[in-house]
Amino acid sequence: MNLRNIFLSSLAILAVGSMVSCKSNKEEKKVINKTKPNVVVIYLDDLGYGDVSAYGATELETPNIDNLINQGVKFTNGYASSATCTPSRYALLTGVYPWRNKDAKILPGTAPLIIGTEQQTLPKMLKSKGYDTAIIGKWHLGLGTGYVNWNEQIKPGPNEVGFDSSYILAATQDRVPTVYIENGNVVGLDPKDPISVDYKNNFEGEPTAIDHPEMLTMKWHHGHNNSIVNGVPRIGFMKGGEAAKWVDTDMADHFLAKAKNYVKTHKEKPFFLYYAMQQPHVPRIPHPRFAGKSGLGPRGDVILEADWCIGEFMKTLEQEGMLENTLIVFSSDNGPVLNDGYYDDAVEKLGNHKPAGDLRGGKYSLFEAGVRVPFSVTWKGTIKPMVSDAVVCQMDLLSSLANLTGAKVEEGLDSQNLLSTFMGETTKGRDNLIIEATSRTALRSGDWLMIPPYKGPAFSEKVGIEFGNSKDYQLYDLKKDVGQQNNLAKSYPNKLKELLGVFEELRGN
Ligand code: NG6
Ligand code: CA
Repeated sequence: MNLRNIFLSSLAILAVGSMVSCKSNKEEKKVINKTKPNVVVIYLDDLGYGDVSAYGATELETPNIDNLINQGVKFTNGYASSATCTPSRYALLTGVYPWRNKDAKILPGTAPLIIGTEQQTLPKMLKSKGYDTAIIGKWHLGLGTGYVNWNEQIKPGPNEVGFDSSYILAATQDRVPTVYIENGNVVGLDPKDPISVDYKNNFEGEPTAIDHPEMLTMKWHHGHNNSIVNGVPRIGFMKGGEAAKWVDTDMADHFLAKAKNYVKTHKEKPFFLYYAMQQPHVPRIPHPRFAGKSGLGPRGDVILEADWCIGEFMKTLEQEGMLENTLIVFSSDNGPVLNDGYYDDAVEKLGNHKPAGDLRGGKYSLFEAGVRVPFSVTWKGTIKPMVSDAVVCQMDLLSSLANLTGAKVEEGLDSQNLLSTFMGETTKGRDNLIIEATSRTALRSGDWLMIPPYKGPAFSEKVGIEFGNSKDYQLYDLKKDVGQQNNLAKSYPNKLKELLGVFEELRGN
C-alpha cells in the first residue's frame, strides 16, 4: 500500500467510526452504529414494580412489555428518583437530583417551566452528537415563564430545553388544560373559542363537579372536583377550546400514531424519542377495545392498553429494520396507587394483583414501592439479556448515554456514568442514591435503606398508602427484607450512624 492509499483507508476508517456490519434475519447487510444508536425512552406514569408479568405479576399478562424487558437487562433495583412525577421527570431529563430544585414538585397545569433553558438535558446532550430529538406524551415540567397565554405560541417548553419537536399534554390527564400541544401550539384550537385556565377561580357560568354532579361519567373521591371535561371532573378550571379538547379514550392510540410516525420519518440521523405514555395514571379511561379486558377494572385495562401500544411500537421498529440500531429504555416515573382521587374500581377489583409486588408503600411513599420501578435497557444484538441487581437510577441515563455517544457532560451533575451497567457488562451499580418523596429524602446505600424521622401521617387514608413517615429513624436491610418489615435502626446503631454521615454529606446538610 502506498502512502496515499494508507491515507485514504485511514480516512475511511475514521469516517465509518465504530460502524460494524452484521447480517440480519433477512440476510440483508445491516450497519450497526455501536456508538450512536437511536435512543427511545418508554416511560409509563404510576406503573408499579409488580404491575407487569416480567416483574412477577400473575393476575395480569403484559406480553409485549415482558418481551422488551426479557430481551434486555432487567434491573431489579432500578429507581425513579422520586415517588411522584414532576421530580422524577426532572431528574431523568437533567441528571440533577430534584430536591436541589425547590420547584420540582407536582405542578399545576399553569406552572412555569422548571428546567432552565441554559441547563444541560438528555435531549440537548444527544443533539450535540447529531441526534434528532422528540417528546411525545406527558410533559409535566411546566411551560412558559409565569403566565401562559394558551392561544399564542407557548414557550419556553420542551422545544427550548432540547427537543426538536414536541407533542405533549401539559401536565397530567386529570389537570386542565385538556388539550394536546404541538411545538408550543394548542392542536386544533379555534381562535374564535380561546382557552382560559385558572387553578384558583372558576370562570363564570362554567359547570364544575360540585355544581353539576349529574354531568359526571366518573365520580371523584378526593380533589378532582373542578371543571368537567368529557364527563370527567378535573383539577383546575378551564374555559373555551372546545374543538381542541382531547378524547380520553383515544389518547393511547393518538400518542402511539405520533410515535410510530416519528420513527418512520426520522431515518436520516440517529434519534432520541421520549415516549411518555399516560397509563396507568388517573383518570384511567381505556379505549373501548380494552375496557373490561383485565378483570381488574380500568387500571388493569389501561395497563393492557399500554402493553398493546408498546407491542405495536416495537413492530414498527422491527418493520423499519431499526431494532438492532435502537437502545430502548423502559421504566415508570413513580410507583403505583389505586385510589388517586376517583372511584374507578381499582381498589374493589384488585383481587390478588399486587401493583407493588413485594415492596412496601406506593406512589408518594419513601418506602421502596414509591421509587423502585420496572426498569430495563434493551438493544437487540448488542445487549445480552440478563437480570441485574445493580442499583441504577433513571437520572444516570444522561451521563451514561453521553459516555456511549462521546458527548460532554457538564460538571456538577448528580447523574453517574453507569454505561457498562446499563449495557449488562457489569452488575456494579451505584454505591449510594438519595430517593425523594414529596420533598422528603432517604438514602439507599449498598443493601441498606435509611429513612430519617419525618413528621406527618404514617398512612394516608385517602390514597391508602404508607408514606414512610415515622418519629424514629428507620433502617432496613433490603437484601434480606425487601418488604421493609424489620426496622434495624436500634439494633445496628453503627450502621445507622454511618449511613447518616453519607446522607448528610450527599444532601449537603
Ligand atoms: C395529586 C392528585 C393526583 C395526581 C397527582 C400527580 C389530588 C387529590 N391528587 O395532587 O390525582 O394527579 O397529584 O400525579 O388532586 S403524578 O404522577 O403526576 O405525580
Ligand atoms: Ca406519575
